[in-house]
Formats: sequence, C-alpha cells, structure tokens
Amino acid sequence: VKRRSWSWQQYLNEQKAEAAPLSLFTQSQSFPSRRTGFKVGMKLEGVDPLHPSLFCVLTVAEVIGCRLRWCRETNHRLHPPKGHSETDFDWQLYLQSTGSHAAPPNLFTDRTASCEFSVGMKLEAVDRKNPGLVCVASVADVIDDHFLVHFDNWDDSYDYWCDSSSPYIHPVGWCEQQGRPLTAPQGHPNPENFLWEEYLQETRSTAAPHSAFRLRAPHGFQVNQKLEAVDRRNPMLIRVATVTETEAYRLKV
Ligand code: MLY
Repeated sequence: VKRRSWSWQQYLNEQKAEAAPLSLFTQSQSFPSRRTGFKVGMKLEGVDPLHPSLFCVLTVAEVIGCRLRWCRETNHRLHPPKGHSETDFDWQLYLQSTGSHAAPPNLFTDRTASCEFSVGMKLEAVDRKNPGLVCVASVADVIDDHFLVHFDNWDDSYDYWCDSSSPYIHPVGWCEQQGRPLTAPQGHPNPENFLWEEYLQETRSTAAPHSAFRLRAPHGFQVNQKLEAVDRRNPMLIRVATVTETEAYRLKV
C-alpha cells in the first residue's frame, strides 16, 4: 500500500469544506516571502508577553519556520539581564562579554508609520481580560504606530498594545453615545456618575482626538472555513482548524 502524507486537498474534498481564502489573512499571517534571518542565540529587545509594559533583553531560543521563541533573560527594567546595572547597561559590552550577536536591524519589519496617539491621552477601551467592560484608559507608551493601553488606577497586568485600527478602543464619550456603561477608574469616588469633563480637568489630561481612531474592516472569515492555526495551549503545534463562530472582529477557531 502506498502511504501518502496528509493532504489538505484530499481533506477538503472529503469534508466538502472550503479553505479560508488567502485574501482574509494579513500579510504576516500569509505565506512568507523569504526565510527569516533570525538565528538561535541572537540578542534583541522585546516586550515581555506577560508584562506588556516592560522591555527586556531577549535571546532567540528557537526558530521554527518564521516563528521565534524568545527566552527572557531578565525581568528588570530595559530591564537588563541579572547582574547588570539598570542605569548603565551597555549592549556592546554585553554582546562582547557573552560572545553573542545582536539580531541585525534589517530583520525587523520596518514600521516607519506613526499614529496620532501620544502618551497621556485618555480614551475608552475594552478590558481584554474582561471583554464585557469598556473602561477609562490612557495611552501609556507609543512606539511607531503602536501604543500601550493602560487602565487608570489599575496595575499593568491589563495593559495591551494595539494600533489605531483596533476595535477595542473608542474616543471619550463613546459609551455615553452608545448608551453603554463605562467602567470608571478604580477607586473613583462616584463611579456611577463618572464625568469625562471633570476627570480630564482633575488629571490635567486631554482626550485622544476622534481623528486618531481608524477602525479596521471586519475580518471577513466565515463559519466552516478551514485554516491552519497555532494551538495556543501548546504553541509548538500548528493544527488543522475550522472557524466555528464569528463576530465582526473576533472568531472562534
Ligand atoms: N473582577 C475583576 C475586574 C477587574 C477589571 C479591571 N479592568 C477594569 C482593568 C477584578 O476585580 O479583578
């Protein structure tokens, strides 16, 4: 018996199912145009996925296709590696002393784009850990066209990075206009009657301008479409997957 490896085409025929069309994927989700140049051992700086407000010294620990696994070297602020001073961490000396190389800048996608958001601006944002809540939030950091959303008077464990096209952010006044409850900052004296005008004055801050918000188009995936997806419980694995539920900006795989 001739054994053949698993085939998408055969599977789709058997299942009478359709592959999600290529046009629905972003460029980075789509077929890579070149091999990644990152190599195991290269050093770089990056966000700690469990503490998105912190930048750390990282090492490429593994490369699979176009995906990198980071090994976090430290959890101090640029959180230099243990045993190095916070104030005068020197990348050059560090690379020399560890006999390692920095990942060359050309390996990073060029993000020369910018956005209208700047640090300190206020907005209304979905708490992605409690997606039913739209809350009083601030821009805590900006890098190119991405910014860090922070929830006022909460710790940074709810923070997340997004860009101006995110469906999770809204201008000041959005909840009122939509007739939806707005979650006031933690400890607010009168959370039921939170007033933006007052709060902006008290905190001497400004609202992010309406023009900064550029909601992207809905994703367009449909139930029953097949695709390949990273298993988030075991990110080593890329699995055969089916879209089972959709909302305009979210889908269940
Ligand atoms: N039940 C949760 C809610 C936390 C909400 C935080 N958001 C608003 C940033 C708790 O009290 O931990």
